[in-house]
Amino acid sequence: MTKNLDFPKKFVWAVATSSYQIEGASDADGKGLSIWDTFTQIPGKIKNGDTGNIACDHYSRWREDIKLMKDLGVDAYRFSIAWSRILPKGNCGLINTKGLDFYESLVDALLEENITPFITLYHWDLPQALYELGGWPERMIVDAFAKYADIVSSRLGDRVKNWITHNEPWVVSTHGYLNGSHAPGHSNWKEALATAHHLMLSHGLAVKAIRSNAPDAKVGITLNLCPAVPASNSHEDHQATRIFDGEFNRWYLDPLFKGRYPADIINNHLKKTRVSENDLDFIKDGDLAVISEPIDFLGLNYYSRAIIRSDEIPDNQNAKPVVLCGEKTDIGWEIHADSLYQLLMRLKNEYPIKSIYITENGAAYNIGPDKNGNISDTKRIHYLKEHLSAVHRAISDGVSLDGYFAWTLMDNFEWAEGYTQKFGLVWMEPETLNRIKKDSFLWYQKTIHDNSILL
Ligand code: GCO
Repeated sequence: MTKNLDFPKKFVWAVATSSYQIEGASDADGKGLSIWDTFTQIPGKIKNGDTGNIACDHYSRWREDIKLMKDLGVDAYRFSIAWSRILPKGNCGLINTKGLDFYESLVDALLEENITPFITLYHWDLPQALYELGGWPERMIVDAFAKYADIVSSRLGDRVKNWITHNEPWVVSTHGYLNGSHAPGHSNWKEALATAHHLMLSHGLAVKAIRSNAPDAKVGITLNLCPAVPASNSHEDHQATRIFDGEFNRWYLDPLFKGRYPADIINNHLKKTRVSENDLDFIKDGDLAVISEPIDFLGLNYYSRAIIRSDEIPDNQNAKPVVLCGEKTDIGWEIHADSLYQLLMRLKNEYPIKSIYITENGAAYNIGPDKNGNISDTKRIHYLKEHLSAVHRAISDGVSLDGYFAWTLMDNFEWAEGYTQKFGLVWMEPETLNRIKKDSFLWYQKTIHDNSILL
């Protein structure tokens, strides 16, 4: 039996992208280098030696991409600003007006088509010049980011009413400064923790800067949250799950919405001698008040859950796992839509959040055109359908969730995976960069048009 799930009348249907992943034009019109421009030059860091130098060439083809979005029927578009297009040297001595002009044209053209812009200020492409001054582990970065937020919002704040300060501080800290798989490729606990703190502190200052330029704007931050479940009922697996949740989720949610860091996680870092008490001196009096500046919405990126097994005891002494990993997408992430529902309910019950947008959700399926040129990505349609059902259920159960941004409009540069993992609703033809709509594009188009999914 089929059934329709109707969404609220004002529900925002949207897509998301980010600057380094799509723009290309890495040195056009006065842009400075970012840490991703330099990281991708290091042999062995990115699959196939791929770079974002050209990416989807969105910098030249943005009009075509707006047409695609118009055709898709989205209400909103989330994109990020490349900081080093605006401030090539990182500091405010040199503002590259051509960079601001580019984003202004994009914003104006979106508004012309009735597509609401959601700007992300930082989606990982730190100006190389600021990295050379110490980057995120150093406190000077906090003011640098606030100034950048001020410059962009003073130029665009009259038209852009939705702002996201940071995208996924956990990834910036963990992949950038702990496991080193992302730019700038460091591995150091103290740096990772200082990075996370400075990201959050700079978020608080940026919220104020944006509001002073655009008092009627809605301002938020995007976190990637990952629900965790213990693999077995053992005490050790439960403990490990609590720690995982603390490091991944509460480390960001608690400062933002409760004005404090989770004490159990600080104690765990100290116990494991990852850092000493003195190392944590980057947390200054008053910082948490800045970080917990009230925000208008939380952006949530959700892809998968984690099943946690303790490494404190040998596996054969631990209880037998009872939770097993289900089907995975091509990037190897488990598909688990119910965890999205559980996560949304938890956010509603545990944190005072005014409004939530799913600012990213999607799946990597690498299927390309068949001999007739059609791209039948039915597995992506299934993934989106399941996750939108979870969203619908959460809304029915009282979560104030105002919109959904599919990740992503078109196949693009997937960080350390290069171009091997394809999350797009639109296929990017490798040589020509021609855009070809996948079946999931047509499915999403109908969903948006009907404001409803058919199960
Ligand atoms: C992230 C980023 C995106 C990714 C997407 C798929 O969540 O990692 O915001 O830039 O491309 O999530 O991995």
